[in-house]
Amino acid sequence: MTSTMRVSIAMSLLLALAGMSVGCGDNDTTTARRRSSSSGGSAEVIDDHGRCSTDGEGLEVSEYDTSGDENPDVRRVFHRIGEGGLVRLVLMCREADLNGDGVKDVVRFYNDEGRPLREESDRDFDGSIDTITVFQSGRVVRTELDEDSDGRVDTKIYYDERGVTTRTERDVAGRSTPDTWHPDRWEYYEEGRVVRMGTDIDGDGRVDRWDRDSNRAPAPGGGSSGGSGGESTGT
Ligand SMILES: [Ca+2]
Ligand SMILES: [Ca+2]
Ligand SMILES: [Ca+2]
Ligand SMILES: [Ca+2]
Repeated sequence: MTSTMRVSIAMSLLLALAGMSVGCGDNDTTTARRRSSSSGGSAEVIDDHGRCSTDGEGLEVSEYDTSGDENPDVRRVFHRIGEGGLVRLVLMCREADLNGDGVKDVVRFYNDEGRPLREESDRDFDGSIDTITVFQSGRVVRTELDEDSDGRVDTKIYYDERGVTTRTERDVAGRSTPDTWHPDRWEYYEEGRVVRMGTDIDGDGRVDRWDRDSNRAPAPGGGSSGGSGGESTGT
């Protein structure tokens, strides 16, 4: 099922980012903010499409190279909290260039406690965000995808506390705007499989047609109609 692939791709991105932080936590080289060099005059500022906010009171920015090409590919922004000997740094934002082209491809934002809130990534490296991961209490609750690469989210996938897909919402007709999510297809899952699908044909936000997994809920008197779904788990 393609949604499973999408989930695994999203997860591998998460793991890649997590791995980077582990590999480099011991020797961060804190550098001057790149953007601040523009106020100094001659230094050329390279736009790496970074989305971490680096300007602000009490922020510390560290950049480091994890790929060995001596170009920093990971940036972390911390909020300095407290004074004197009680100062601690809380991670607010981390972003990384995964393919070494100098453009940041994934950014993750954290709350005041340093727990992840949201991650945005460009997993096909075309310069446009196509995967957004939303966290609650440290776990992934939703993934939002731009599958047709038009710059707008068209699919949202919801997960339960085990990380298993429970529902997807899709905007097949493209009625959504950047401010308004307007899905027209809802897919409901059980044990990782779609068992029920609702479609809003006329775009009024209400389902006009329901399709059900006939293997899971056979029609009265009807035989197996074959088709979708391979595994049968009995009656
Ligand atoms: Ca990149
Ligand atoms: Ca993209
Ligand atoms: Ca789209
Ligand atoms: Ca409708």
